[in-house]
Amino acid sequence: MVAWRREKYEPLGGPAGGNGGKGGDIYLKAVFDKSTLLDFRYRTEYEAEPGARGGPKNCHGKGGKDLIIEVPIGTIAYDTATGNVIADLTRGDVMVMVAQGGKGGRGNTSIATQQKRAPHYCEPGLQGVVRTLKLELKLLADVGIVGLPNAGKSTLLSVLTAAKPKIADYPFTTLTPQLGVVKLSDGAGFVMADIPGLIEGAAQGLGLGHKFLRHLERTRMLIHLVDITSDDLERDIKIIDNELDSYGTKLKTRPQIMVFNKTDLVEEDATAAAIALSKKLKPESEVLTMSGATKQGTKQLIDLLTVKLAKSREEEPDLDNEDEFLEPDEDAYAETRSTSTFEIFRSKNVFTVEGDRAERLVAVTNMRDPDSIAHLYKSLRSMGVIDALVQEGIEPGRTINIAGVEFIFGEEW
Ligand SMILES: Nc1nc2c(ncn2[C@@H]2O[C@H](COP(=O)(O)OP(=O)(O)OP(=O)(O)O)[C@@H](O)[C@H]2O)c(=O)[nH]1
Ligand SMILES: [Mg+2]
Repeated sequence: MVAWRREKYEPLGGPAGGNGGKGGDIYLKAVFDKSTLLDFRYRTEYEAEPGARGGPKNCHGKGGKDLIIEVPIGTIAYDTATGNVIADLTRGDVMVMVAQGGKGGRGNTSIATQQKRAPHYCEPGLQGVVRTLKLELKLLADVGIVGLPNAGKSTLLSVLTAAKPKIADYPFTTLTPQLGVVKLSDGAGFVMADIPGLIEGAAQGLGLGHKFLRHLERTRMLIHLVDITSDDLERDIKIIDNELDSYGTKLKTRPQIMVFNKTDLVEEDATAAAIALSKKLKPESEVLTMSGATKQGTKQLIDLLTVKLAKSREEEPDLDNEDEFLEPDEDAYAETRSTSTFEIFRSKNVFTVEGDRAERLVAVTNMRDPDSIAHLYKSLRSMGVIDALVQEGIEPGRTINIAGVEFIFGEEW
């Protein structure tokens, strides 16, 4: 703002134009109660509040409010322009700034110096960062549950944690991954992920396909859940193992705990047979039986997971920081501001300059004040506009158009 002090006995009061407020910043925040990126399917543009204008009487404009966008833990944000990782939000309640608001402009009070006590001009604020992000979710859970549809995966999650996933007697009840926290008596806990059921051919896109398997990439171990009432347990187990294999190396070697569910529906000898089968097919995996309906065996499962997780954390404390966890790019915030970029369009004798900052400079220039105009020329020169015009072949006497205002190019530029 360009303004002047007006006092009764002081007709020529000094400058009194306040500064503009800074634009709000935009953050991504990892929160626990979100497990999908679905929100972003419906809304794709976000804007923080702009800073308020400066006012007279040295009133500074208020800063714009920051915008905090909540995402599930495990969200990775890439800058689409560079492909670089901007944030890998692996911990709850962590916030990362993804777009900084523009600096507020300076009113004529701020600009005044000993030499120039009464500037008739002010400086426009800077544009905030505008950027396009790609968000990818790789859920962060210590334990993932895999199995055929209807095996009872969601039931297990609902029994061990406070999560309330949809449970029903038909395949593909679960359509998006679900998370829950298994709380232990000593106050500690671990995170469990229930993903949609896998079927034979998921790798080729059958059923809900393979895409949910990426959520298991960052787990430490898997519960391979099998419905014990199946008429062919061996086939069921192999289907899941084949699908994990064809997903690639990442899941193939992940430790598995074989868990046969729904023991309430079978006789004891069927349970014993299932355990024997698992030991034969997969000697490297531990095996348990349980019932999500009666909760029989669930305590043993929690105990086993607790022990194995503790061991895994001890042996591989850095699993969370290794290659699968992406380091944010150091230059994440560098030079994404398009403040001083501009373009020149030439039509015969008129050179039109288009660019946010150049146009704003013109907008705040008082065209009746030679000082203001001199300041404008100086600013345009330091932005490189003049050099660019000369390179485009401008000569004295030609017209320059910026934001609809015409200037004649001459010596003073
Ligand atoms: N009798 C009995 N039924 C169970 C048990 N566990 C789950 N069920 C039932 O099996 C059906 C499927 O359970 P869900 O937990 O929805 O199975 P899911 O593996 O999550 O299935 P999708 O999400 O479709 O892949 C539901 O009708 C459950 O009530 C169990 O231990 N005993
Ligand atoms: Mg389910």
